[in-house]
Amino acid sequence: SIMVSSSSVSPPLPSAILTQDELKKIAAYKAVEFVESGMVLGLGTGSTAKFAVDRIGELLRQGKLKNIVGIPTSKKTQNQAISLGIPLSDLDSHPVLDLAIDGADEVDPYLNLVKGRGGSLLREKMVEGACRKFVVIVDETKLVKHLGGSGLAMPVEIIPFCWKFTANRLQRLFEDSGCVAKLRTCFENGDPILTDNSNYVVDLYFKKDIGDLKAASDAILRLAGVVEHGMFIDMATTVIVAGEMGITVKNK
Ligand code: ABF
Repeated sequence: SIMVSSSSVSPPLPSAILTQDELKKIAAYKAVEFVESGMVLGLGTGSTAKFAVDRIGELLRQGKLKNIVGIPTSKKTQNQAISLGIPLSDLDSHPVLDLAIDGADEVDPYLNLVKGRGGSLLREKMVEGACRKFVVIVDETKLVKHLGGSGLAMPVEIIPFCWKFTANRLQRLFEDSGCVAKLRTCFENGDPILTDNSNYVVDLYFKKDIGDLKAASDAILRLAGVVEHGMFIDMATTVIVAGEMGITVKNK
């Protein structure tokens, strides 16, 4: 991947301790400053992106933005956008987008991401892969040295058919990294969680660094039961990080 070329830090945010939600909102509002009237916009999913979508809706209502077309990355965001009156379309009608704004679960120093702990990685990857600019918004807790090294989930969307077979093959693929593959299930009744595309999600947990990300990505995608994974390599063009020390804007 390409090294991050520039990075700017703005002055510290107002001193009172900010909650994680406040930091998410600060990053989201900063990203919406990149939005201009007439843009076709990828609308992200998750608690951080939700602030950005709300803000876009507010600016439209105030007449400060006009002629926005939104392409939602999940059914949830689609419903949010509809409730805000944001005009929507899809990738069939708009195969190239001007800008997408979305959150992430992990961001490495090269601006590679882990996404999908919220479950919508496939549509996100399709929409965000079709954008001229992809702005990622996170609070500082999402910054990591190596993707998948935080002991948290690396999500993989798989087809339901013989999911154990696919989960086992995923686990074996990374056995040198101490991988454990777990089907994502509903907390209340233990049923598999279905994605917007009616697929399952297997979460991969690693004990050791998975090494070359591109090689890991290729190996996962070669398995026939896999639909997509949550590593977003070389896709983000900007990452906005909100932390106690201020907002950092990292550009590719
Ligand atoms: C979605 O939102 C997912 O890809 C990612 O898992 C998640 C981040 O959510 P949050 O902003 O709530 O941490 O984009």
